[in-house]
This record gives sequence, C-alpha cells and structure tokens, in this order.
Amino acid sequence: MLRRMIALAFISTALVLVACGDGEDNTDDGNNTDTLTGEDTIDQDQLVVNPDNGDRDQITPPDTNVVPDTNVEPDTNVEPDTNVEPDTNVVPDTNVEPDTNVEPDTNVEPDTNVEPDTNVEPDTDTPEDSSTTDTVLPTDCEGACAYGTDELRCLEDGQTICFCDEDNVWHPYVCGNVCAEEGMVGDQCITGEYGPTCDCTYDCAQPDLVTIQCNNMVYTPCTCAAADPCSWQGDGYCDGFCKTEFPDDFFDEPADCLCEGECNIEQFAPFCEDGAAPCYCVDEDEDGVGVRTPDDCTAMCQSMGGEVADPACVESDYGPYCGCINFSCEDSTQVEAQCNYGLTECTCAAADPCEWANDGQYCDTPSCLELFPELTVFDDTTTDCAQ
Ligand SMILES: [Ca+2]
Ligand SMILES: [Ca+2]
Ligand SMILES: [Ca+2]
Repeated sequence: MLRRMIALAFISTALVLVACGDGEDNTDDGNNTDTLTGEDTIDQDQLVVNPDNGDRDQITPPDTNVVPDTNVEPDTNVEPDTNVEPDTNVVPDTNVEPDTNVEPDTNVEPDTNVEPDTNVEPDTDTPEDSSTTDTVLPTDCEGACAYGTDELRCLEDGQTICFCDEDNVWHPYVCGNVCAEEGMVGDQCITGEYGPTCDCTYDCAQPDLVTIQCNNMVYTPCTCAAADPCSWQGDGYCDGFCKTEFPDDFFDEPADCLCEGECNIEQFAPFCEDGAAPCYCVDEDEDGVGVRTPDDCTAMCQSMGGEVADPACVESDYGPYCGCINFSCEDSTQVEAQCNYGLTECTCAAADPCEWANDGQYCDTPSCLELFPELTVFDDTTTDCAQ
C-alpha cells in the first residue's frame, strides 16, 4: 500500500508542474503577434487532469503542531488477554530475612472436653512368637530343634528358609529352589503374614513355569486363565473353583460342572454345582459307573435343626459341603447330627454335647470363639490347646 501511494504522489507532482509551464506559455505579454491576446489564464483547478484529491492528501506533510488530546476517556471495555504465557524466567528472591520477631501464642487453653474412646475392642488376635526371641538371624541351619515349637526362620543370607521337621532337626531350603518347584519365581526369604516364608510369585508369561503348575494340579492365576493352558476345560473334572477364585480371568466349565449324566466312580471329584448343591457320583449297583447326583442341602440342614445358607454349597479343602446356619440346640437328635457336621452354636456350646473338650483330637476353643464370639464355648485348652 505504501508503494502504491508514493507512485501516485509522483504522478500528481508531475501534473502540477506541466500545468504551471503550460499556463506560463499561454500568458499574453503583449509582444506576440498571434491572436491569442485576451485568453484567460487557465484556472489551476482546470489544469488538474486527474484530480485524485484522495491520493493527493497522502502527500500532505505531517502536522507536527498537534496538541495531544488529554480529554480522552480510557476504554474500559477491553477484554483481558488470556493468551499470555507465564514468565518462567523469574529468579527467586533469596534476599529475604526470616521474621524472628514473632512471639509464641501462650494464650491457648487446653481442650479438656475430649471424651475418651470407650469403643475400642481389645486386640485378642496377637500371634504368639513361640519360635524365637532372637532379633539376629542365624547363619547356619543345622542341629537339634523342637518340632512344633521351633518352626521356620530365615537365614542371614536372606535366601534360605530353615525348617524344624518332625525329626527335631533343622533343615535348610534354598528359596530359589522352593519357588522353582512350585513353578514360581523368587529367591528371597521374607517375613510374611504368618511368619518367615519364601517370597514366590507367579509369572504366567513363562510357559515352562506354567507347565510345572499344570503338572502340580494347582489352581493358580495361570492355570485358571481363560487361555486354559493345562487343557482342563471339558476334561470331566469340574474346575469351577477357578471361576470362584479368579473371577477376572478364568476358563468356563459349561459341561464339567453340571450335576447330571454318568460318572466314573474312581475318578469323580465332588463339586458345588453352581453354588447350589454338592454333586456326588452315586453308584448304587457298584458296577463302577455312577450317576452324578446333587445333595439335598435343604433336607440335610433341616435334619440338623438348621437352615440352608446362601450359598448353599461351600467348597473346602476336603470337598464341597452344604452350608447350614441358625441351628436349634433343643432337639438332642438334631444336635447329635451336628456332631458329624462340625462347629455350630450347639456343638461349640459350654455343654459340649459332642464331648470334644480335651479329647486329644483337635484344639476347638479358638475356632469356636472365632465363629461364635458371643457364645460361651467349652474349654478345650487344658490339653488339646496346651502345646
Ligand atoms: Ca474341567
Ligand atoms: Ca452303576
Ligand atoms: Ca478338642
């Protein structure tokens, strides 16, 4: 734009000069013999061939004699510029002296209005350390020990677990080997929730380790995965435990866990059918070929004076069983039936109807207390729990 304005300015100047010269030539000074006498001087305005007044203005010299207008109101209608980057180049002021002139507030009254918390249950669950009070880890794992009293300890090397076996002698186990035998990774002896233990973990990305788990027939995050690396799906054995234990990643068992059809009495393993009932293989004519038969948990619980729980079927290390609750202790026949079932509010009671107190079989009192904390349970601690 500036370049175009300058060109127009030159053209306008040239036109003015031509017009002046022409006018001078046509002025009659009285010496000429021509007949041009009396011709008027051409008006300046008429000589302007291209009267571009707008462009002409562009060459007007700037007026340097302008008084600044001090009567301008500030524009208050300006939006703030939000597109400003913060200045990250600010040097912190390190020349600040700390204020040492602060007096401590001595006018604070202690809060005497705090009620003591009486709602704290005493911690009765403190495990007893029966093995050792040493804080220094042993450096060797040999010699005599007391089985049942001395149990497990980590050696100082941090990679060996020391076990007091039934022969009352310490036996060392290298954790790297212990983990590898389980198809797991890890080699450290650590303090676990239940005492010293080898810190082993599963790594499902290592096929060799998963194969070991398959051969060990253990349910792990690897063997239960939907990929079914052990080919356990549809093998006639219900692996519904996987769905219960590893709900995020498991292979489905649509056929193996149905309680219908034939079964091999030798190979069949009882299972909970969809949490509803234990499924057994019943072979009444004893020809080796049985029929998958669900147990009737409702009838079984009622026969013991109880009600069926939800879920009705419970998986345990000893197989599936009917979950029964809310037992009545009034009928002695029903209570007697409970003695074959297990720990109930009747069989745990102080009357000890099953004669389990100090029977030399099992320490029952802690389990009864855990199941029925409100109940006055029989005292089994004289001999059975005295070890
Ligand atoms: Ca299966
Ligand atoms: Ca049969
Ligand atoms: Ca007992």
